[in-house]
Amino acid sequence: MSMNRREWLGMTAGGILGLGSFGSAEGRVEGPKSRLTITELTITPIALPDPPLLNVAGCHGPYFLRNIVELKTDAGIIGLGEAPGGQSVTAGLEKARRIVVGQNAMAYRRFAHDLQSLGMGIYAGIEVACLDAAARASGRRLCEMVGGPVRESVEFAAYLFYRYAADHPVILSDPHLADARGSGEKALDDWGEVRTPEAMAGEAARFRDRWGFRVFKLKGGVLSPEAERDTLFAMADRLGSKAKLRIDPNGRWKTSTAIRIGKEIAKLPMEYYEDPVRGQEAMAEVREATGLKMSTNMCVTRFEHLAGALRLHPIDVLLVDHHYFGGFAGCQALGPVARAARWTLSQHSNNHTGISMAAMIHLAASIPELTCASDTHYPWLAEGFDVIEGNPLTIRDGSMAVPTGPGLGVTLDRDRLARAHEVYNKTSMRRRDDATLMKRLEPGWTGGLL
Ligand code: GKR
Ligand code: MG
Repeated sequence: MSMNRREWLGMTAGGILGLGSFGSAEGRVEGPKSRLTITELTITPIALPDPPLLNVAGCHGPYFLRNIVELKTDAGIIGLGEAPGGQSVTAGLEKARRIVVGQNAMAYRRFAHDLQSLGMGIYAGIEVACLDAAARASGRRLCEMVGGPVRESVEFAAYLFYRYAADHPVILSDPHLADARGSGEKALDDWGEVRTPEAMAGEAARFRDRWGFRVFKLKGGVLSPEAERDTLFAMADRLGSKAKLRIDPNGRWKTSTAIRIGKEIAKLPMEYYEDPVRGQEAMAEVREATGLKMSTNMCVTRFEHLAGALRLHPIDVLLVDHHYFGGFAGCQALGPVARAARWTLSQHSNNHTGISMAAMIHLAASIPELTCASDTHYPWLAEGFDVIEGNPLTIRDGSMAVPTGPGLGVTLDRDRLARAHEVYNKTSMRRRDDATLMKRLEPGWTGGLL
């Protein structure tokens, strides 16, 4: 059943969440009666096709895994959430059932710690489902339940990966493959191989032309540092001086390499330098030596890392991610921290469906300090595979509008969900393992420091 926001508001006004009277005939002030009791938690592990994108850990396998969360309530409202993929997360979500069933979805902070002890990804999937259910019950958009919107449109960056062609013979002979993709017309996509500076400049231009991105993040730590430097110069040439550039070698570079390359790319319109090296001390050293703005989703990923970061000054921009940083509540708490530390915020991304896409938009719409364009893998999601109903969420001029419907503003496409679950059952993939495929593509590859 899909309803627009107006219909929901009509249905819920004084209805599902009708509040108790605050000034009854007897003058007695009653508390709110509303409760949204969780009656069932359904977990659906899924596998969606993933192109052979390269990174420091190797090459993306033929699928990316996610867990789709449906939280049923006594009001008949279902809240949707998305957690990271893999068997261990599925098992954790199954364990979460005994924690959440019978609880009030609106009071999810009461059981937050119990869920977090099972894993942050598990908490995130269920927290979003609770927020979605609560927002749907009140006929409001999710961001409106958590203090937003602070903006109606959220900017994203083009997330550019070196990659192999989708029909590379090694990919097509991957033992995990469980669908009918092939070569030529039957290939998963037509991006081709991108492993040179010129080919990456072409990929960047295609992202700009198709989605209007203004910010471009190069996933580094793949080719030699010099080739990646040349790639940034080729991108700057092709995209013009207004395009903002980022590079993220995921800590694969030695400090000396990061300083040398950093000084060269400082001539380009770099927005920031993301995790060229590992650890807060090394990041601080590179920041000091290059004068570049630095960002991370590696050396500050938990609240425990904040003390060191405030002391050592390794970054200017923190990439938050509700899937691991304590959900919406955790990410929102980082806003004032960022303000005090003079950081700005952006968002980290791993492969995800339209459910997490919508969640990321609502999150950005509820954090004033989240002013840098966010990362998203969404453009890499193969056409026709998203599990949300209708067309994928739209990226226009590099930005995405906050969905207008109640809750997250997206609903499940049951057929596509069933197909993605069937593929999960067919493939033997149960966790992400980029290294194995990479060693088959490039025998001798080790992923060591450069
Ligand atoms: O999806 O290959 C990828 C990315 O490299 C991802 O695994 C990283 O977590 O996006 C990430 C990042 O910014 O480091
Ligand atoms: Mg990163």
